[in-house]
Amino acid sequence: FETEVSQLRELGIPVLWHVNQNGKCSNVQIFLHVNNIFQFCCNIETVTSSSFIYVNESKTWSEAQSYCREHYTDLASVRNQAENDQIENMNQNRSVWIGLYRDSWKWSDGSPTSFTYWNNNEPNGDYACAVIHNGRWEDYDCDTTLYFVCEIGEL
Ligand SMILES: [Ca+2]
Repeated sequence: FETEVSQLRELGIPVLWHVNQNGKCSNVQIFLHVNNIFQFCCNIETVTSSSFIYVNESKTWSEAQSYCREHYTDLASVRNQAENDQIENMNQNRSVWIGLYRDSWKWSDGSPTSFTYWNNNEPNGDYACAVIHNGRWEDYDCDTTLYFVCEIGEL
């Protein structure tokens, strides 16, 4: 499998490597070809079993991070399309904070950033925090108060 990935990369084909919550990819279970990007998922049960909680209280990104760390695990990390869809289905077309911040862009809980889902022309500001809006990511002023999504359970 690693050979296939390196062959694709040598051909200049972008490859997203979805890893499980431990940052390890042991057995490949799904192969997708979406938007001309080859996407590999592994340990899919682990990936999709991570759960999120939607918090409908307006807070700045830092306040939201503190809240999530105090009550749950951390602000949400989005590791793959399934998790992105899960959050999008919760947030009713609002912009909501996720755990992504820079510099450079990284997850609040230290997860790898192999999966990204920026909206067209984003990130486009000097902003250091990220929201999900209509299923896509956008950079956003960290001091804005927004609803947010926390991650539940172990990292
Ligand atoms: Ca932006």
